[in-house]
Amino acid sequence: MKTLQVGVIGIGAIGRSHVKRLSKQVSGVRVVAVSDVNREAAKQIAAAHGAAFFESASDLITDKAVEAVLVCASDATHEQYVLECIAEGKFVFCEKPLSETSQGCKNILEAEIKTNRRLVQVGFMRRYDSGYRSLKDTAERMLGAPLMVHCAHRNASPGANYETRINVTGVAIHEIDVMRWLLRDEYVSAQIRNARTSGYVERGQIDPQLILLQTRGGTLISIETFMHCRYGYDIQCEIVGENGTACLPQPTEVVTKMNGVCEQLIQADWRERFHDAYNLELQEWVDGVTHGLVTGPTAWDGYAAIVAAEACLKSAEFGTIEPVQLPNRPALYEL
Ligand code: ISE
Repeated sequence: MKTLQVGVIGIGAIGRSHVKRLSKQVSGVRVVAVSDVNREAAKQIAAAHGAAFFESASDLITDKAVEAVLVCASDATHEQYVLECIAEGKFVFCEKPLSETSQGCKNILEAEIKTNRRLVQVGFMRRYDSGYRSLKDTAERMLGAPLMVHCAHRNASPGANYETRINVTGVAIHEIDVMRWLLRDEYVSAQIRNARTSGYVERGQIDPQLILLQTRGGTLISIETFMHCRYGYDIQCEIVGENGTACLPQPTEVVTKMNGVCEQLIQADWRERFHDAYNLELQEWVDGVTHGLVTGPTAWDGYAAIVAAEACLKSAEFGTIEPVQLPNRPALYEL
C-alpha cells in the first residue's frame, strides 16, 4: 500500500501530538518534514521521527518529497501557509481557525475554487467524536425540532498567549462548527454576554463568557466558554427538542467508592478528551488524500465558522446582537 509523505508546520501542543499520532496511530502515512519557528524543538522532533527539518515553512511546502501538509502553526500564519499549499496544488490539513478573519478565509476560498478541487480540510475534530455522532443521530431520529441547545466548553487553565478573543476564535469555534453540522442549519445572529469574571484571571481578560447564537430554523444555542474552571476539561451539550432532550455522552472513567467517598476522574485536556476523534479525523484524511480527495470539514466550513465568530466579537465590542451574514455556498462545497 502507498505511504503518504506529509510535512508538518508547527510543533506546539497540537502539532506535536499530530506528529505522534501520524507516526504511531494512523496508518498509510509518514512524517517526512517538520518546520517550526522554535528551530531546536523542530530539529529534535524531526530527528526523533527520521524526518527532515526545514528552516522555512515555505520551503517545506514546495519540497518534492512532501505530498501533503499539516498546518499547526500559530493561528495568524494559517492563511499564508494554506494559500502556499493551494498554489502548489497540495492537499492541506489546517488546524482551526482556518484564518483569524473572514477575509483571510475568503482569500483561501477564492484560491481553492480556482483550482476546482477541494484541497483544504479544517481540523474540526468534534465531527469525528463518537459522542457527537450518536447525539446527532439521536436528535435526528427522536427529538423532533431542536428548540434550544446548551453547550459548555471549559478548560482548567488557558495557555500563555491567552486573550479574551480566544474564547471565541480558539475555543467556541468548535461549538460554532459542530452545531452547524449537527443541526444542518446556519446562523442568523450572534451575541456575547460577559459573566462575572473569575478571580483566577491573570491579565485582565474576560472569562467566563456566554455566547448566544440563533439559527435560520430558530434554534437558540447557548455556549459557555470558561478558560479558568480549574478542575479539568469539561465539554457539555444538551439539545432540547420538541419530544424531549438529549445530552452528549460523557467520557467513561471508572467510578470508585472508598472511605465514604464516590470519585470519578475528569480528563485533563482536549488531547485526552478527543483522542479517538483526532485519530479518526487524521486516518480519514490520510485515506482520502491517498485517493486524491478530502471528505472532512471544508474551507467553506472554516469560513462559515469565522463569519459567526466575527459577529460574536463585534457583539462583544458594541454590546449588540449582531447579524450573521453568510453568502450562498459555492458549488465546490455543495453537500
Ligand atoms: C485548545 O486551545 C484547543 O485548541 C482545543 O481544540 C480546544 O478544545 C480547547 O478547549 C482549547 O483550549
